[in-house]
Amino acid sequence: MFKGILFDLDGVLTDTAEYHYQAWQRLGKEIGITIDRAFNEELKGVSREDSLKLLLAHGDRTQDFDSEQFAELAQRKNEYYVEMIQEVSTADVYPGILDLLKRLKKQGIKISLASASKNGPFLLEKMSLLPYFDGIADPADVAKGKPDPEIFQLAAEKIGLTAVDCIGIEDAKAGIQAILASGAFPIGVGRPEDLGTDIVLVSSTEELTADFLTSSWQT
Ligand code: B16
Ligand code: MG
Repeated sequence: MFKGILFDLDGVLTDTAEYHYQAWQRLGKEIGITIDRAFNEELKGVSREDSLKLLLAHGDRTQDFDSEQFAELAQRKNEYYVEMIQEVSTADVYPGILDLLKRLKKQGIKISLASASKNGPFLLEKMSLLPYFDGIADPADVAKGKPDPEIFQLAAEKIGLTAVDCIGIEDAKAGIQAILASGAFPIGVGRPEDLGTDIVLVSSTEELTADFLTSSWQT
C-alpha cells in the first residue's frame, strides 16, 4: 500500500494552469510572440525561467534579451500571474480534492506538495488547504526542475518517505516524466493525447477517490 501522496498544484488542486497560460500569453504578446494551447502544454509544470526560455525560443528571440532583460521578463510574467491569483479561494479547489485530502488524512497517508511554483504555499493558504499538507517541497531548493525527478524526491523526503512508497499526481507531461524518474507511481489528470496512454489517467479530479488510488496502486 502507498504511504504518501505527492501532489502537483497548478492543474491538479486548482485551475491556476489557466492563469499561467494567460500570463505567458500576455507577456508573449508584448514582445511579439504568439502562443496557443498546444504550445502551452510544453510549459506546464516547467519552472518560470525554463518556461521563458521555451517561449523565447518559440518566437526565435533568444538572442534578443540579455540576462537583466530576461530577469525583467520573468518578473513581469509573475506579476501578471500574481495579480490573477489574488482572488483565489476555497471555491476554486477542484472537485473531489477536499474529500480526497480528508479521507487520506483519516487513513494516515502522508500528503506532500511537489509543485514547481514558487507561489504554491500562497495558493494553498488562499484555498485553506495548508493544514492538510504534511510537507512542501520548495522549488528553490532543487537544482533541476521537472522533468527531473528532484522535486518529487524532495516532496517524499519532506514527509519522511522515499518516492517509491508514494503516488504522484500530475497534469503535465514534464511532471509525469519527473514522477516516473523518481520511482513514484504516476496518476495523470488530463488527456491521453497530452499525457500518454501508458499510465493511469483521469479526465477530472472528481475521479480521484481514495478507492480509485488504492485500486490503481494495486494494478
Ligand atoms: P511560478 P505545478 C508550475 O506549477 C506550473 O505548471 C508552471 O506553468 C509554472 O511555470 C511553474 O509552476 C512555476 O511557477 O512562476 O509560480 O514559480 O504545475 O508544478 O504546480
Ligand atoms: Mg501542474
